[in-house]
Parts: sequence; structure tokens; C-alpha cells
Amino acid sequence: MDKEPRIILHVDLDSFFASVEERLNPELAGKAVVVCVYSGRTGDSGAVATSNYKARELGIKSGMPISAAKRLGKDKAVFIPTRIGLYGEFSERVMGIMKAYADRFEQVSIDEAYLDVSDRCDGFGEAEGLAGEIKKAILEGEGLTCSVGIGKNKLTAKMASRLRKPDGLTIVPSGDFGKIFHDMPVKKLHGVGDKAVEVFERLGIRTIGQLASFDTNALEEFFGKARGQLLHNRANGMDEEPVEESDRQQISRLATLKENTRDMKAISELLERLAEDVHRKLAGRNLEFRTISIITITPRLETRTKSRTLGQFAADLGTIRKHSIELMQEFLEKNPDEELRRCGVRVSNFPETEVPKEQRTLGGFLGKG
Ligand code: DCP
Ligand code: CA
Repeated sequence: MDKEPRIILHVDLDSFFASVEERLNPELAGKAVVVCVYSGRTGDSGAVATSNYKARELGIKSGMPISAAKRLGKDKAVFIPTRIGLYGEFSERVMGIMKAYADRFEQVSIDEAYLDVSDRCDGFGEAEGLAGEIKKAILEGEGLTCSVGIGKNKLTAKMASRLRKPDGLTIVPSGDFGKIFHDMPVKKLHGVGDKAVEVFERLGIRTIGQLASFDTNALEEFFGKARGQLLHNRANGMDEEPVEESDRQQISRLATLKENTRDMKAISELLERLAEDVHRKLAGRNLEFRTISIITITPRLETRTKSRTLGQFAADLGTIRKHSIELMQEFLEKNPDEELRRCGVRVSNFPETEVPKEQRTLGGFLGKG
């Protein structure tokens, strides 16, 4: 078999929050499980973060109001609150496992990553074997299943991983993108949001195949040259985006305190300086971020991070300062015996070409914890 130019894996954990809960609580085995973000206003106000596949059979889905989910799952499903900090810990360990199998590794969300394995695999057949090993390592190490897509670029791998879920492994051979995705609704094309779909509807484009063969000049007229071209390429399975190592996707600054301390005044002074440095770098690259984290390092050199993902993108110093100080206060309250030796501020989760709308809004509480 000829060597593929690039071999990309997309790995996505199955019903992530619900799977972690099931893994830790044997009583949930075999039941429909719904993980909820209770907003606290009234008993059932808030939204479903995710549900396991059994609960999805009842029609219960991410983003749904809890009250609606309870009507569907009455007496049949178990409703539990989110424990975000816990999912973050699982996520970090799973990402660590995956990373070891990649030449280049890019985490894209709490439970998804791209792995470029072009150097270590000779062809998609070998990549399939590697994907099997990754699935096994995550299952044995953390008790979680995932679905893997394999393709010649990130777009294809991402769309492949969604084809078979849960616990899937799907290869889209080079040249088969059109055949496989031709008849799917155009909104299933990764990177196409609600706004683009509205325009497509007016143009009579309903499927990915229709977009693929739509006149490029006309697309450029409606979407502008760059985006029109991009949409055309993506509908045809073309995507040159590299798998970006995560340091290109985050900006962070760390520094050492004058002495080991948990005095908020001394710590805030340092955080303010770090926030300014991070802001300067961010502005230099003209980027917006959605996730802000603090990094804490104790005198015993234990490193921990605490993150928060905002409901929308931000780029200003005030936001970085405010959230890093709040996160630090939370850290100190939760860890009354810890002193700090070093601390840091990090921003990440920069925009992709187009972030699907539901991820901008409903995912807004991810990482709070
Ligand atoms: N999430 C959330 N609110 C949303 C969507 C997702 O809180 N509207 C959280 C809960 C999910 C996690 O993010 O477990 C990962 O999101 P995914 O979209 O990957 O969904 P799941 O992993 O739950 O399910 P799937 O098996 O379809 O990947
Ligand atoms: Ca997932």
C-alpha cells in the first residue's frame, strides 16, 4: 500500500460525563443516566450536560432543559448533578494516555483530540491497529470507551468518528469522503454553523454533496472569497489544517512567589502581573480565548490547574484578571492547608474557523469547578 500523505485520528470519548459517573458508581450500571447542570433557581431549573446512550433512547439529549428531560425519563432514568472537577481529572489522564501514541497531538475539548500518526504508521491498516491499542489503553486505564475516526485530514477524521458511536472505530479511505458523506445534511459538515445553514437553505443546498458541487464563484459571492473557498473545500473533504501541538493553542505565564504563601494579597499582585503578560501576548497574536486557567505549584512541587470556560470569547485584560483572581480564591478556599510556591495564568480555547453555535453557548459552563 502506498504511504498515505497524512494519517489523522480523531478520538472522542463516549457520553463522557455520564461514563465517568457510571465508572465510579456501580449502582448506575445498566440504567439510563442523565448528568445535569442545576442552575439552582428552582429544583429542576438548568440543562442536561449529557446523557448516556440508554437515556438517549428515551430522547434525552445535551442542552435540553432538565424539566423536559424529567418528563421523558420519569421513573426510567437517574438524574445526577455534574462534578466538573472530576471530569477534568479523567480528561487529563486520558489525554496523557493518547498523547503517547501520537507524533503530534492536539486536544480540542475536554474529551476530544486529534492525533497525527503519519510518521509511525505505514498506511491506514496500521493506523487501525494503533487505534485499537489506544481504545484498549483508555478502557483498561480509565474504564472509559471512545470512538475513533481515521482519515487523511482532521475534517475527515472528525466526521468519521461520529459515524459509529459508542465504542466505534471508523476509517474513511482517501477518496471516499464524497461517497460516504454525500447525502448527509449540510449541517453535519464540521465547521458549518446555523448561520451558514440559513444561507444554504436560500441557495437550495441541503446536502454535503450539493454543497460540494455548488458553483464556487457563487459561494464566494455569498460568503466572501476566503470562506466561500473554505466551504467548497471542506464539502469536498479537503482540509490542510495541521494537528497543532497544544502550546500553540494556549498562552501561559508562570512565576515564583517571593516566599511560600497563601496570602491572597501577595498572590494577587503576582497574578496581576502574569495576567498583563498573558494579555500582551494574546493581543500580539490578535487572539480571543474562551478558557482561562490558573496553575498552582506547591512547595512540594505538586502542580494543579483550575479552569473556567466562558460563555463567549474574550480578549481583554479585565476578564483575565477577574477570573484568575476568582479561580485562585476558590483554590485557596478548597485547599485550606496549601501554600503556594509558584503560580501561573493561562488562556486557551481559541476560535476555530467557525465554532458551532451550540458549543459557544451550551458548553459555556465546561471547566468550571
Ligand atoms: N457538554 C455539556 N453541554 C453540552 C454539550 C456537552 O456540558 N451542550 C459536556 C458533557 C459531555 C462533554 O461535554 O459529556 C463532551 O461533549 P460531547 O459533545 O462529546 O458529548 P458526549 O461525550 O457526552 O457524547 P458523545 O458520545 O456523543 O460524544
Ligand atoms: Ca464525546
